[in-house]
Amino acid sequence: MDMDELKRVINNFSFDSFKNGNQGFNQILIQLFGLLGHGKSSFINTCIYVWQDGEYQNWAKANEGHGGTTTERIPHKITSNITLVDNRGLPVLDGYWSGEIFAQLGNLLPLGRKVELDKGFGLVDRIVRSEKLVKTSDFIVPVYVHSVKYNMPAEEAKELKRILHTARDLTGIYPIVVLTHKTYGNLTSVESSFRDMGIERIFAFENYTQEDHFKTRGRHEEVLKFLQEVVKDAQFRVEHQTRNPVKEMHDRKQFVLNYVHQREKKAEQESLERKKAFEKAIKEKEIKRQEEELERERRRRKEAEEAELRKRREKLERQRAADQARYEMGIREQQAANAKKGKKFLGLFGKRK
Ligand SMILES: Nc1nc2c(ncn2[C@@H]2O[C@H](COP(=O)(O)OP(=O)(O)O)[C@@H](O)[C@H]2O)c(=O)[nH]1
Ligand SMILES: [Mg+2]
Repeated sequence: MDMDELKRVINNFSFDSFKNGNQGFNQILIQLFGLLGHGKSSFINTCIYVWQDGEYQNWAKANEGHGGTTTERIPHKITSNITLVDNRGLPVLDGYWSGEIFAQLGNLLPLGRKVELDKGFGLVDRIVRSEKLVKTSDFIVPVYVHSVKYNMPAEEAKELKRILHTARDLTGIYPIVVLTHKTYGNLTSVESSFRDMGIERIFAFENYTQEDHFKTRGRHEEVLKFLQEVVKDAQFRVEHQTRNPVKEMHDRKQFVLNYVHQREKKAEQESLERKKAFEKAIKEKEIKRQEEELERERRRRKEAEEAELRKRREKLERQRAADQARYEMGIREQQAANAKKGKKFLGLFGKRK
C-alpha cells in the first residue's frame, strides 16, 4: 500500500461505516503512556507532522514535560475519528504509578484537565469526581512509548510486563509498543525483550523533533503504518465482537477501584510488617545490648577477682620472703652466737698441756 492509500484508509475510518453500526463508539483514542522523557510528546508531534505534511511545530510541547510538568491529559486530533492522548508521563514504574496509568488508560480521568499525582485513596476520589466528565464512546487503544536509549533494569522489566498485561485486561487490547530513539541503542535486543513480554506489535521510530524534522519517506511511512494498524485493529474488534461501551467503562472503573483497594491493602500490610520488623529489630538490639552489658560486667568481675588473687599472691610472696629473711637472719644470729660460744669453750679447755 503506498502512502496515499494508507492516508485514505486512515482518513476514511469511521465507526459509523461498520456493518453492525458503531455499537456506541464514535472515536479512537490512542492512549500514549510511558516514562517521562521517552518521547510521547515528540511522537504526537511526529504523527501530526506526518499527517498534516506541513511545517513542523511543537504541538504537544515536547521536552516541556521533562521533570513532570506535563500534568494534563491532552488530546490531539488527527482525523475527526482519531485522537492521540498525551498522558501524564510517569517518573518510575511501580505499584503506585501503575494505578495512575490504569486510571488514565481506562479513560477514567477527564481529558484536558490537570492530573494530580497523589498517593493513597486520592485516585479513587478523582475517579469518582470525574464520572460525569469522561466519555464512554471512546475506543481505547493503549500505546506504550519506550526509548531504545534506556537501559531497563531487570526489576523494572518485570513490573513493566505486569503493567502491559494489566493494560490488556483493562482495555481488551494488548498495548502497541512504540520505540523511540531507534538509532540510539540496541533496537534488536529491546524489541526482543518486548516480544518476551508478550508484545506482538512493535513500531520503531526516530521521532521528528525540533532539531531534526527533515522529512524522510521511511519515517513518514512508518507513522502511517502505525495509524493504519490502529484503525484496522479497532475495526476488527468492533466488527467481530459485540461491544457495550457503557458496561466496558463501568468494568474498567471497577477494575481500577479494585486495583487501588488491593494496592492500599498491600501497602497497609507492608507498613504493618515494616513496623513489626522495626520493633523486632529494636527488641533484638536491646537484648544484644543487655547481653553485651552482662558480658562486660562478667569480664569486669573476673578481672577484679584476678587482680585480688594477684594481690593476695604477691602479699603471700612478700610474707614468705620476709619469713625467709627472718629465718635466715635467725640462723645467721645463731651461727654467730655459736661461734662466740665455741671460742669461750676453747678458752677454758684450750691449754691442756
Ligand atoms: N533523537 C531523538 N530524540 C527524541 C526522540 N523522541 C524524543 N526525543 C527528544 O527527547 C526529549 C524528550 O522527549 P519528549 O517527547 O518531551 O518526552 P515525553 O516526556 O515522553 O513527552 C526531547 O528533547 C525530544 O526532542 C527520538 O526518537 N529521537
Ligand atoms: Mg511529554
